[in-house]
Amino acid sequence: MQNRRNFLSSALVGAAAFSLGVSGAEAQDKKKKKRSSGKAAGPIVISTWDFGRAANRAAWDVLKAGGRALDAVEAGVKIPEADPNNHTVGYSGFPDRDGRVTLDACIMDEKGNCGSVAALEHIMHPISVARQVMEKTPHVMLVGDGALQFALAQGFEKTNLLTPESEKAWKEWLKKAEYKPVINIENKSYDTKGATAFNPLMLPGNVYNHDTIGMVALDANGNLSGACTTSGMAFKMHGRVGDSPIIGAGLYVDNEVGAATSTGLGEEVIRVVGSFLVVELMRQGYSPEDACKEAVTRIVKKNPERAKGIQIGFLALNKKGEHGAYCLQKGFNYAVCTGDTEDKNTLIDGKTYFK
Ligand code: SD4
Repeated sequence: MQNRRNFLSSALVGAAAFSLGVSGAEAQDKKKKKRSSGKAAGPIVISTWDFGRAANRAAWDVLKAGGRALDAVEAGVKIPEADPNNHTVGYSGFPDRDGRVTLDACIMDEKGNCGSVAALEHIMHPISVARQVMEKTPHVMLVGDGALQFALAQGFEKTNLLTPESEKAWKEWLKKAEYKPVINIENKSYDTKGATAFNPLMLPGNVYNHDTIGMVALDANGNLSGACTTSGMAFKMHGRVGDSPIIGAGLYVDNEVGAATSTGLGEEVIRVVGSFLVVELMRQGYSPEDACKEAVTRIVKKNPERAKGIQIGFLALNKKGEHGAYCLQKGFNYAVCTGDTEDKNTLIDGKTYFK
């Protein structure tokens, strides 16, 4: 029951609000927002997997110079996009089952602007094309030939993205051509149980079975942005698109609350609109890690059996610069960078649903 003191104080808030022309509830809400919009704890950049560290470094260079989070995430993810040793993002990504390298990417800024490309071929930096979609068209997403046409018109160069190493891996896969693509199963027991028909990790010279760089950053002005880019599932059906270029699934940014991105089997992330879900949970007061955990848990609840044989990881950053991650299986890690030195660009293991 409301006591007299509470009644009086809420009456006073109400009266003050009334005089300002807003309701008591709105006034309280504004007060809350004011409290949480104090100086943000940036800059900070976080990204998926061990190769996120090199990407963070490039993003950090932008952030430490006072640059925008948007410029930082674009510069950051361009590192793995151009890396010939990374077979899951950009140049030298594993091709689809027809031998074509098709790339997916999206980017989102602090104002809610976003751009995306899917099934884009022949372009080294799909993230920059996604940014151009955001800035130079009235659209959010361009796909396939249309995306390529747009990129070429913007001056991007046509490049052969299929390197000899990736071609060799594809030819190896063709020998059986079993279509059971499973990504990111770092837990080797799944390999031996046959859940993966083909594991690129087992190919000589291949060190990664990690797909996708997802990166989110908070800049010195307290603004958030994010980017996500991938060659997607190795040896997928031509035209298959995962979560990574889909705003709300592979990436979401809300400058009032936080930002999130994902890695793993995209179909499952799309089904729960994963990154949007994580951000909305943070809005409700969940910590970044708890928000990621809840999103992973929802995926398991939908299909517990399927969840055992796949990997999904979410990572999130809130407006205060707090970060966290959660994944299904062991083996997922993310890189956190808050400074120039090695000890300020560290890898953190994601907590896991399956122990
Ligand atoms: C996809 N989510 O295409 C991407 C792949 C990935 O870690 O992130 N793997 O479904």
